[in-house]
Order: sequence, then C-alpha cells, then structure tokens
Amino acid sequence: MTTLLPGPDTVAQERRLVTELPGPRSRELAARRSAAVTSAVGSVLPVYVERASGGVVVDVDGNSFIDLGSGIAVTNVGHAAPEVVAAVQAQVAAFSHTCFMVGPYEGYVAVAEELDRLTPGDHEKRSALFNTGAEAVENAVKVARVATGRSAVVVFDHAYHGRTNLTMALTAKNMPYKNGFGPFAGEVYRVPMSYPYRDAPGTTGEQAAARAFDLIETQIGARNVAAVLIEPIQGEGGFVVPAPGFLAALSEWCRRSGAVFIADEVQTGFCRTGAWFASEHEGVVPDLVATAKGIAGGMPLAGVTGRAELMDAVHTGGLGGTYGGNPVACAAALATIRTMREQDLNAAARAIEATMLPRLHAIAERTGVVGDVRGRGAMLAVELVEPGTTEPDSALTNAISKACHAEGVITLTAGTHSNVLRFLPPLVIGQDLLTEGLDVLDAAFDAHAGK
Ligand code: PLZ
Repeated sequence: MTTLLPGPDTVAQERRLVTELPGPRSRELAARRSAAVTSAVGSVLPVYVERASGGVVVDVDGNSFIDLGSGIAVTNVGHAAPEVVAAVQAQVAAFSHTCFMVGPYEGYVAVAEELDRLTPGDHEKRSALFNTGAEAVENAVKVARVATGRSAVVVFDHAYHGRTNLTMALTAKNMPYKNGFGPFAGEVYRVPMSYPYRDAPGTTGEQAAARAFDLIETQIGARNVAAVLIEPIQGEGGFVVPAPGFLAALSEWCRRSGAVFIADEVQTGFCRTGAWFASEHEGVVPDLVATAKGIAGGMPLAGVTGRAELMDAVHTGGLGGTYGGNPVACAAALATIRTMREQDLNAAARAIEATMLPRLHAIAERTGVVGDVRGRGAMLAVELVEPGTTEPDSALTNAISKACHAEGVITLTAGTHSNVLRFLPPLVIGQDLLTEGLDVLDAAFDAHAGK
C-alpha cells in the first residue's frame, strides 16, 4: 500500500530529446484532444506528459524536459516529491473525503495552524481552506466586505487574480481572461501599479502609492473601501516588483482608512521568492493573505489566512465548499511544508536567484532586447522590448519561449503585453540542470535576437 511512485531517484534528472517534437504519441493525443476537448482551453507545450520528477517532465514519447515553470509556480518542492507522494498515498487509502463541513478532520486543522504560523505577523490569526487561488481571493474579499461593512475593492493595473466572475473583475488583462465574459462584478476599482521599469525614472514607492491614493480618495472615497488587494510581486502581469515602500504605504493607508489590506500570495508564496511569503521582503504584514499553488506540491488547495477578528466576523456557515481543504490535499500540504523546512527551500530559491540573475543580465547586455531584468528568488523574468526603446516585443518573446520548448526546456511567458519571459523552476532543481536550461535559453536568444 505504501509503494512509492517513481521519484527523483528513479527518473533521470536530465534533458533528453529522443523524437521530433511533438513525437508520434503526442501527435496522436493532440488529434484525440481536438476532437474531444474544447479549443477554449489552451496548452503551452505541444507534448503530452507521462511523468515528472524533481526538475524534469517526461513526455509520452520519452522526451525529457527541464522544467523552468513548475506548472505555474506549483511544484515548488519538485515533481513527485517523495514525502508528498507518500503522504498522499497514505491519506487516500485512509479516507479521501468527508467534507469538512460535515465530518471535520485533523489535516485541515493542522494546515490552518501552519498557515497561521507561517504567514507574516505574530498577531492572532485564523484560516479557511479552499481549492483554487481564485476561490481564495474571492473569499478574502467576502471576509473584508463583511468585516468592514463596505463594498469597494481597489486593485491594480496588470493584476491577475483568477477567472471566476469576481476575480475576472479584479484581473486587469482583457485577452484572454475577460473578453466577452462580462458583465463583471461591480464595486471594483483599478488604480496604477508601481512599475519601476515603466514609471517615470526615480518614482519612489511612496510617490507611486500617493498617485493611487489620490484616485482612491477622489473617485471612490476612503470610507467606502473594504479592501486593497495586491500581488506583492505580480505574476501573470509580468513579475512586476513594485518600488520599495509601495506595499508598506498601501498597508499603512489601509490601517488609517479602516480598509483591509489583502496580499494575493498565490503565485509568490511558499518559498518561491526566497521567503515563505513575498510580503516579508518589504516588512509588510497583510491583514489577509490568499494562498494556493505551491502550498500542496501539486494537489489543489488554497487558503485565506488573517486577523482573527476579521476572519471570525463572518457568520458561521458563511464560508466553505464541498471540497475546500480536502483531506488528501491537506496531507500533501503538510508534507510539502515539512519538505520546505527540512530542505530549506527558501535558501534554495535564493541560490537559484544567485545562479540565474547574472546569466539574465548577461543576456540583456549581449542582445539589447531586454529592457528589464527583475524578480526575487526563483521568480525571475526578463521584459523584452524593441532595441533602444521600451516598446514591448511579444513576437520575440513568443519565438524565444517556443525555441526553448523545441530544445527541451519549459519556459513560460507573462505580461499585459505578453512580452515577459518568466522563470519559475522547482526549488529542488539541480545546479547542472538549471545551468543547462540557461545554456538553452542563451542559444535561443542568440538565434532570435543575436547581434
Ligand atoms: N492569483 C496571483 O497567479 C493563478 C493562472 C493561469 P487559480 N495564476 C495562473 C491561467 O491562465 O489560468 C493565480 C495567480 C494569482 C490568483 C490566481 C488564480 O489561481 O488556482 O488558477 O484559480
């Protein structure tokens, strides 16, 4: 009953292409897919996955890819992390579902304890568990509205918060997330983000925040604001790191105005940036934190954690869901967090930054097509522009990303203008594998933007 699935020890940690891409079995699956799966759901890679382990993903034709995407910042502990696999197997054999709202169990409580401990601030906290990042964000807004008795939610340019009706409204980018899907939820107000690369040179975090406050105060009214919601480093929006002081100024404004400061740490959380949560880099203590993705090593789980008096302001039964805090997902989360502690994956993320940043800066200098290199820890990106300008170059971004895929390296793009190449390697990725991935990236830049 406790047989382990193949882990990092049994799947070679290597890049190895043995067929053309996509290979014959992937092509067969693509044909079946187009006859069975809606074209409304897209995929980045042209190949179909058979297994994954540590820092590699193996396709159905036996091609092995270096993963610099972690399934969009999810498998921070690596694919098929042994402790997570064992915990899931044990839990699924014991019981896989009762519904916490029907028959509660320890795993949910233990995950809440971990979240209450790990999220910034040593105040009294409470947590609730859900399935997806969008659900977590949406529930954080529900809590903020009940706790304040107010309705307005302030969000930022380039923000991404999900695909449900409320979170589409909270998300900035029209295509592909919102186009045609309205009408959207009301009482959502968007203000400018601090975006050091694109703001006037020298704009401080405080100045960028003042620009937002002026709009909030003139167009919404501070006393109508239930919450200010922000990703401490924007994810889908292009790994935008706000200027120092921006987040702290927002948090302070919320405190003064009686609004709830919500950090969407769905993509930044769980060691991704070299800290448990990205808010910590700015010394910011959010009132509520939304988590998902990296929390459970690939199982669907999400959380809202925050000040006890806010979380407990909601009437009993007001938050929940059939699967929220599923026992198998909770077991995976506890094993994931244990692995992160034992292997010090915050240090691993910082080591990845130390390896990658100089390489990304070298690409910027060599090619002249990179306007900005940014990010923290193992959440790094380059923003591609036409040489000598700040004009976004999405075609080049796409070409380089595809060239990496063709050579067996999984890369992702991001950005309002789709001109950001982003890197989110599993934090357990070996140094050799990472270096090889960067060599492939170098070659892709040289082939498409070489001088
Ligand atoms: N908040 C900050 O990054 C999910 C979206 C991929 P879900 N990001 C990946 C896509 O195109 O759908 C995300 C995020 C931040 C919320 C979410 C939403 O998390 O688990 O996808 O609902």
